[in-house]
Amino acid sequence: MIVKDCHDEAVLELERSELRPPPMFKVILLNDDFTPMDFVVKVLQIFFSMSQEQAMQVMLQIHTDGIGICGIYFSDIAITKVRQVIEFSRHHEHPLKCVMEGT
Ligand code: TYC
Repeated sequence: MIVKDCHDEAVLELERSELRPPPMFKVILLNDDFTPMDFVVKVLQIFFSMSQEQAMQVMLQIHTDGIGICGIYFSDIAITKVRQVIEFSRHHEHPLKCVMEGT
């Protein structure tokens, strides 16, 4: 909703931000030498809803290239995914790194 008042600039900024789509964020996994491959496959299946085959492909791509995108989400969902992956990995004593980055 746009509320008109005497502060023209604030109103214009509000109108502009209402026109922009909400920002999206890539959730990214980083390779390391210690996390087992089958654990990364499980993470991709559990938290990113990938099939076994898709998760295996993405895990191998990250293993080869050093980095890979698991999905693209709105801010709150991306933050939650990163937290969940890190918590799950630390709980299982693996150093898997998960970060988010603006699109
Ligand atoms: N490089 C790991 C290994 O050889 C596997 C791995 C893949 C780890 C992807 C992290 O994000 C990762 N066991």
